[in-house]
Amino acid sequence: MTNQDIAKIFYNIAEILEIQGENPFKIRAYIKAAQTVESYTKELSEAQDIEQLKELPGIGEKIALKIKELVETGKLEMYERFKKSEVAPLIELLQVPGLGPKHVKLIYDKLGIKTIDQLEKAAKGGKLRNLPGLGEKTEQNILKGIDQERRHKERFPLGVILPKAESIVSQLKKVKEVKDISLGGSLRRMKETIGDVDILVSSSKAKIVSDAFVKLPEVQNILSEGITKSSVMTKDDFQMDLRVVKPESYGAALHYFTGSKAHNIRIRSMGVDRGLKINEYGVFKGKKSIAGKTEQEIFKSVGLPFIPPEIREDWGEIEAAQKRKLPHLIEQKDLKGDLHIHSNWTDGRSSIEDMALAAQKMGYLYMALCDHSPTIGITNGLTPERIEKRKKEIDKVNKILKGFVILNGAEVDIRSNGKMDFEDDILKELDIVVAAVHTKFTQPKDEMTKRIIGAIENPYVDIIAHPTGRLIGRRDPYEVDMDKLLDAAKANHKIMELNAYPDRLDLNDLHCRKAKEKGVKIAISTDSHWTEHLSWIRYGIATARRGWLEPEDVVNTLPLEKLLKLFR
Ligand code: DGT
Ligand code: CA
Ligand code: CA
Repeated sequence: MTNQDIAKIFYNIAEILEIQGENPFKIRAYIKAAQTVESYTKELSEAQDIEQLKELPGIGEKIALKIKELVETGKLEMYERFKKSEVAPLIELLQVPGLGPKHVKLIYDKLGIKTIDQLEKAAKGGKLRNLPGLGEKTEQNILKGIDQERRHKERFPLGVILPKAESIVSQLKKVKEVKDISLGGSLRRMKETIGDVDILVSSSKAKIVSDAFVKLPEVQNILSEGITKSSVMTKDDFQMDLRVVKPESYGAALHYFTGSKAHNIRIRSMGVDRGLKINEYGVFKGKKSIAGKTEQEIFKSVGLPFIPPEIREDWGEIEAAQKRKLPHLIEQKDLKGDLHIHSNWTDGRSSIEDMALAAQKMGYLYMALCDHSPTIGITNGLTPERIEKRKKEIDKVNKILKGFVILNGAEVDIRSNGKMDFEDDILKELDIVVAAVHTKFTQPKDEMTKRIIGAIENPYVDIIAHPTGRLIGRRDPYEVDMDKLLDAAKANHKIMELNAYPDRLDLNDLHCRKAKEKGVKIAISTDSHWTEHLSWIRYGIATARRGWLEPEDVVNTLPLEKLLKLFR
């Protein structure tokens, strides 16, 4: 029973409770518990006792007992009962974006609809529009939602797959016949979504490695099994491909299976121009192998320096490599702080001090505390009085900390008319203002563009957070003219955020690249709501690298004094 398994059960319980019209506080409790469990870095199955579990934010006595039951028995009595309830099958319908529990229940009660296919048929037949409170527009939105849901289901978010794949790699590393091992494919290139997981091993005993692979506890069923090539489906429903090659071919195979396909085709044709044959076994001149052990050798055979995996997309990296103009891609160690951090002053789960200590542990010199402004409906949004009070707390913690500074900031909502959720006289007093859209995602493109430019033009706004509002696999970006946003940011010396929260990665890789070309600076920030989230910065760094960003493109590589000069 992994943390993910436990979280999934809690999410399901919350959804069933929602359809049953249960008390929102009870529902929130399960969602919070699920969020805590899924982002906790240690496996709960290894926790010693309940008292330990209760120390986690959002986990009380009752939930702790449920976790214990799950870990010890692999089951939860209450959930087993729930799964048999009449409304349990309706969870599937809740996956359709824009379709809430009330409507799901209504559609079921009136039309007996239980599956997405039935829902689609009913919507296409105009059968939903006459239900109370639905109408033709909702019917259209449901159809759009079904389409979104189907598109998103095909690929997995990087943040979901990477930790699972890494855990598998570390298990295989323990097999003594494994010499080298690496992730390949889109996962090694750190694409934001992953089709399947590719793992490459070098060994002179391929069969033993393949056997160990198909017997991993994560495997649900074996799709194909051979000595050097196997595929499995995991219990989490994603596919994993393993290739085992001889050590002398490892570099060639790693290059081939890292891709992208488009990049591979270019490299291979450069080989052809030089009379070389390049494939997953090596580089050949006639029958003679002239390279293959390392990736460096492969690139060298076509006159190129090493190209980092994240930019192997045939998006110009080969031309840049030919001219010896590859970017010096940013690395996590270049970062000096995190500019978007929440605390328990609004919807975060850790105290200011705990957040600061954890950020300092990451090796940072500063962090910007950006709790929420009031209107987005988060309980306890910052009021002017609470900003005053919080400032005193920040000052207090700043006095205790050595070599680390907390900036007094806020994540301020951009209202639908482009005005900020705080008056200028409040914004003026803050060290840093991060502005973000959290409501009315369906505004037409030109309105949304104007709305965000309104924030960019506010003299007290410093950073635009998660500029497209998408949630990977769940919500498409809102419609906005990115070119216009970037031009406005450039003209007003404003910074765009690359939000590293694994659900967001917003700006995305191509947006980052465009921002860099236009000379717009980026802040890579985690949007952490708990100390455990700070490590998610790796997904931001990965996306930045895919966007060709170098340390000088990213403002939080700057020491504090230089950073502060950028703000007003
Ligand atoms: P994914 O799984 O859809 O997220 O994307 P990838 O890039 O991981 O693609 P996948 O798993 O189909 O194949 C892994 C790598 O193998 C791919 O990045 C490049 C290489 N590869 C696969 N098929 C071909 C091919 O037909 N030609 C060439 N040159 N390389 C290929
Ligand atoms: Ca793949
Ligand atoms: Ca594959």
